[in-house]
Amino acid sequence: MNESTYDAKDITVLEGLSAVRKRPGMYIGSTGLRGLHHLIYEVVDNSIDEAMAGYCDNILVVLNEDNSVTVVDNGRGIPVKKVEKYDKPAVEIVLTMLHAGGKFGGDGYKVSGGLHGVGLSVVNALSEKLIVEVRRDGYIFRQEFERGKPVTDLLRLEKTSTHGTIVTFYPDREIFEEIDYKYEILATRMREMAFLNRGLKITLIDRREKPEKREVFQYSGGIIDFIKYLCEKKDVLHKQIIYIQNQDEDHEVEIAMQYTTGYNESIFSFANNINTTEGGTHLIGFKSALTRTINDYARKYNFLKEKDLNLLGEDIREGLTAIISVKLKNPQFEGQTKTKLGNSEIKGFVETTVNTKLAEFLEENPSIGRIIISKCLQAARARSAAKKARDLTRKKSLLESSSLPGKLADCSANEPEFCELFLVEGDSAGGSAKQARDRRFQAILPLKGKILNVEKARLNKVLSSQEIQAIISAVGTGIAEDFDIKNARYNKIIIMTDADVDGAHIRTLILTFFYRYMPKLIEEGYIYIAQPPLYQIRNGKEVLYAYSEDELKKILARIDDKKATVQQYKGLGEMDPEQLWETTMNPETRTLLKVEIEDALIADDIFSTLMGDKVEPRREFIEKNAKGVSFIDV
Ligand code: 0RA
Repeated sequence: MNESTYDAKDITVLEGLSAVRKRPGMYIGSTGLRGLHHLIYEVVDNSIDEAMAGYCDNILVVLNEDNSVTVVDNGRGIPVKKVEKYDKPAVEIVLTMLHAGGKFGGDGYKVSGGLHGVGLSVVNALSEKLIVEVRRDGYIFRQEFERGKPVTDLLRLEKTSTHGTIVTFYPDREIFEEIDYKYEILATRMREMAFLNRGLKITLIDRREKPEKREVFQYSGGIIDFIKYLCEKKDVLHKQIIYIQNQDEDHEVEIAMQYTTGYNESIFSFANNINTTEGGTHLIGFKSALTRTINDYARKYNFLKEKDLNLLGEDIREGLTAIISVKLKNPQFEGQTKTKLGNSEIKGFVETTVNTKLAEFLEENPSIGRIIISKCLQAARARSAAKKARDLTRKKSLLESSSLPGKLADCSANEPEFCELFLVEGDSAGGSAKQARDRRFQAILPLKGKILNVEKARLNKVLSSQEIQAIISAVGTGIAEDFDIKNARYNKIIIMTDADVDGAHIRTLILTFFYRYMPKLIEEGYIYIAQPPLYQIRNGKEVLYAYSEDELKKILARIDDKKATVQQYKGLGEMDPEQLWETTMNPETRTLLKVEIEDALIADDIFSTLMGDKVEPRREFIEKNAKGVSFIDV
């Protein structure tokens, strides 16, 4: 081999991966927790591709004690034969060349959307060290890399009759802010993958804990089991889960659904195992066919009294929990986060499938049909009542010169990008906050105790709640289909409640409201949680604040604690305005937690658990998570 051409080739390869190291966010979304988890998903996705192609049924994910991660599968193993064009084994190319992650003309479905499918090379580039072990063609092979560059050749080791791939990687501490995987988030993802790939066994092991934590995810019912899981904490209207399936050469669609007594729709769509949170053609096809089929059925059996009355899609989806999972050859992912399926042919495919098979199901299960129609009719009646209520409030606000709530102490600036709205628990804390604030850009809205639990109320009741009306008009965006983020009057909405159980409850109530009625505010990063201190420590003239037990211990260890006096704050009201400003409200000195929903599925589950009808799951959840609301990644 000619030395200089070898170098030239090598340089292009290295350039490729140095781009990844320079701008990791472009490839994995962020260098925070999400990006870190993304590395794991990326490797696991490759193993799942093998499972989708029918060659792998067992995947093991291990969080090792030394913060490395090992992913084991029993697939075909990454090919090891030399690729003539590059004069290197295929596995080395897969791990060192950007976008070399694709299958070389293999069959089955390939994941290739958005941040997914960026390939093992990206994981390699962002790892201090990566070791790949391939079992295939009768041998074990092994190669090591550092920051994307091979540091050994691909070595052929002992013989084996097994096949599969083992990847162990150490995320680069120069790239990632913190290396602290969150077991629950990973478990949720692995569970989801196991639901979406019926029969596939995924084991997650956390060796950072002693004794180690271990869970096996394997579901013989696939997405039927997924619905069972999602509805475990809800009251269902029919026992049997509706399941619809269809496939042709290039597509496969599976739908499972069940109605509950609730008022929200919880529809989750996936394309090639990717949670399409922005929806897309498969979801549109499902919704339109569902609306049509249910209306046809209702009309056929005379449930619709007036001849031309139609149930609307929203009536039909009230209380519905559904999973739509499609698998297709060349998925097109679009949208801001590349989680919107664009393939137009899938819309018709899903539509036809639902039209035919759901109609069949209803014919065969008339008692379930009756239950569903009755739920939809109730929803339709409530909707028209809500519309009347809303029209009234709209008129009222047009008539009133200012529609801002009386309790709002607004700020003087008009530019939302500078303005902050504090939602404060109770009138007395509200009073202190009003004195403490910088009135130029900080507005205060005191809320009376527990606001309405929107999880247990329909829209008309939600809208008649005074506290909620006050939040809606202060925020300015409108809600649900009227929502427009451009009308937001503040770019930061800060929930400020006491650091006790009641405060946590009120915070959850407010968050539930935002999540169900103004989810964009959360997605766009407008919602924050204030962090009032738990303790004040006086050490002579020095005044210190501790925001956690840990911090208190550290402070007391540092100072001479015989002279120190510690005051525990039970509520915001115990602080004087100066202290409140200094510790919690002053942008220079405060800490705010931004509310982010890691996964809509987790959020939906948690809000149904915390705020729904069933008491037992709620008690269990609170016992398990007594130390804070861990599902919301802040
Ligand atoms: C390229 C081609 C083939 C399989 C794989 C890559 C592969 C990659 C990973 C990553 C983790 N586990 C994996 N398993 C397989 C197809 C190989 C063939 O045609 O035999």
